[in-house]
Amino acid sequence: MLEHTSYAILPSEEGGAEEQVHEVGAVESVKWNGKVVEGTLTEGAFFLYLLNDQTLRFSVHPFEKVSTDSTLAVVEDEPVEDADYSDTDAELFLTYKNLQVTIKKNRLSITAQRNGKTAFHLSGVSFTKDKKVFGTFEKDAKTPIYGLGEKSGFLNKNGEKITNWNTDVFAPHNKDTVELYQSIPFVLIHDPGETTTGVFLDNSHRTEFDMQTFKDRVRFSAEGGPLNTYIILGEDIKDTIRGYTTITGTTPLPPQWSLGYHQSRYSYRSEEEVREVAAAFEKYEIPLDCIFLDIHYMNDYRVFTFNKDRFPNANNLIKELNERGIDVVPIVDPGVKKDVEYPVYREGVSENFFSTYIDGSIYYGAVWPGTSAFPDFFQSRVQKWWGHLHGFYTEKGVRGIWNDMNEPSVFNESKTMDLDVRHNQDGKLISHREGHNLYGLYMSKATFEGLKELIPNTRPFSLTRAGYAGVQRYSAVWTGDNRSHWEHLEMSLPMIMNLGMSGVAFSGADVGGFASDCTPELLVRWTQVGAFLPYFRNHSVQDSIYQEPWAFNKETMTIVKKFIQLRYQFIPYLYTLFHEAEKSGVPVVRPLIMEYPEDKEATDISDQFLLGRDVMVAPMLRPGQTHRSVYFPEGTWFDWWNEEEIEGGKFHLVYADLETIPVFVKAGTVLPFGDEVRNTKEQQRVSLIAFSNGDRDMRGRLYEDDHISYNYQKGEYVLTDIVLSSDGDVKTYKQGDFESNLVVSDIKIIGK
Ligand code: MIG
Repeated sequence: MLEHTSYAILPSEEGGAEEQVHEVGAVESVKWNGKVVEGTLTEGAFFLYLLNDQTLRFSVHPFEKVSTDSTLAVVEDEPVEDADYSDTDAELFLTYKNLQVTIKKNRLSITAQRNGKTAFHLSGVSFTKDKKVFGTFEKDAKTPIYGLGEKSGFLNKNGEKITNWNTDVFAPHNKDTVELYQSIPFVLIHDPGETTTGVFLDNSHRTEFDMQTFKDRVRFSAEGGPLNTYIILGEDIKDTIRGYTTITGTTPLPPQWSLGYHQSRYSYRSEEEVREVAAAFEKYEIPLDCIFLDIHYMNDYRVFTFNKDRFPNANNLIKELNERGIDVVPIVDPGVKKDVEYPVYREGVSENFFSTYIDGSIYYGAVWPGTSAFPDFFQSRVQKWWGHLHGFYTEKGVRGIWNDMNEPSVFNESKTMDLDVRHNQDGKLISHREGHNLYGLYMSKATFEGLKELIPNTRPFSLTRAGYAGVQRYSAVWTGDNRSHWEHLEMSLPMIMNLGMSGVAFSGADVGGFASDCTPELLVRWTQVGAFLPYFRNHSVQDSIYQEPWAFNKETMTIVKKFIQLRYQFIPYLYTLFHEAEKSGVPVVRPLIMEYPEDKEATDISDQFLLGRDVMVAPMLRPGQTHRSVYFPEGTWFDWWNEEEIEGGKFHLVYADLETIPVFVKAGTVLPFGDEVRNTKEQQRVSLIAFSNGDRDMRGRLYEDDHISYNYQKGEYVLTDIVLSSDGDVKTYKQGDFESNLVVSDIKIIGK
């Protein structure tokens, strides 16, 4: 407890021993095998190769022979076949198309140029005797840095020191709490109008990006293993994310019901309570796609069970809700209760499915069920076992699973497993120290792939708290235990934008705030924001006041309902953006700087975001606030509510009473806009809203398919490009012949 008092800052021993850092030194020998350059150093070894004309990979290991293995994050990574290699006494050169890489031999350094512009310069690699490895690259002191996944603070991470170690943090989420649930060691260095470079340190140990200590340099490091790095030289931010998601995969198109409004609570404690919640949505005619079951549904927190007192007939409950168009998503934690009479535990023990120490004894830790064992998701056979266990839910009609506590969180001093627990990557043994940050990713994989097999030709929904780079391939991410604080509403925006710039297009924060007590005004303002973010779930902790749409008063409910309805009307546009995210890796929610990469004014804007390219949202983030300043990038914008034209390239003071959130659409946009519906399971007619652009054409796009299956991958979709001339002539260009709900003739033109 004393660490929360002044005792925490008792006088330190000044000038304590600094850790000694050693250089890896010179390139001693090199081998080129036509694809990969391999070499030895004064200390250790390295390799380098090019993946395509924008990406290179190098790895330096100060201690061991360096392996080309990557973590589960990486899906595509082949050296190009026809790179040019040459070699002088002082340097090595590797070239492919417009990408040129130079290695200096006398003291290892690496320079990468694209189109003749230097976009990356690694000036040194060093290490400590305790196996930490450091790389240093050059950067102008002011150049902004984005990415790093789910971190607290503002959009631009330049000037900060950020570490990655998946941690269950109930409180507090603030600037000083750097380690949260996800670890994505990827930064995007963007010098507006100059260069954009992505640096992905694929090393699952605790990693650090120090953008603070050195003025014109960034030092990145890992507490073990090699400095295994991918460098992506992009044309701009989007192109760099495209490059990064080529390596780590894109966010797959989610089932459309997962984009609707979701209602949760820790916990709805009985069948009756769940029915009451569903009934209230129906009574008040508020759209709803999903209700969550938190840990109280289980029998003493045994996963894959129902508590017979509280949920005597879960089958009927789920069936009944499904028939009303409501999905049910149960929580599944990794901890398996130590109980010899519990089949999941017994099977896990007898089949050696649990994480163990090196002597084979099972690691036990305390979580909700009491003493528990933790599946070793690193093994394919454990992934299969765990995946199939979900048949317990899917046979009842469940199509989505919520994974929590998978950092993994354990109730002890270190908050997680012992670091010397072993994980078995199908034959390769690694310590928990190395595997810790991967645990959630492997669990997500097991969950997603299990569901996919159990419910044939159906896109599963999985939601995870913990993850590592590449998590987007398996799960949506929610940002964990935030609070009903205005500051947390504000912080959720840069968090979600940086997740997007780290490959995770499908994310959201608990609307209304999880812990602490929500207020009517906060619920309204938060719902207004959530309606425009990729994942939209209201969730709150036990013992806090309820925050369902009707929980406060009629006025609050009316406004909350209006924005849930509006969310559904934006789903055709949103779904089209998810289609784009799957194709290109470009996220659904984007910071202004992504669409206006040369605009220096936009580099630090954390409190406004773009939904796709053309819809800009500038939320109210303080109680009582009805005015705020908004930055409008170049061009003409329209106010969504009063249709007024606004000139960009400057700041404006905008007004929004409690019933509105400032939303603007770029001139020249044709926005697909759906009719009001009860949820995504209802057929939705789509019309068009066009925002005039002088005498130029207006353009839009709509992607449609069956919302749920994988048939779209066999061509059963329709992608409609809409071009509207200034005199009202509409042309559509279609790919695919899936039946469309778009009524092209129903078009409203604003600004004429
Ligand atoms: O420590 O399952 O972040 O969303 O409601 C609490 C109970 C464990 C933490 C999750 C939260 C969830 C809660 N869980």
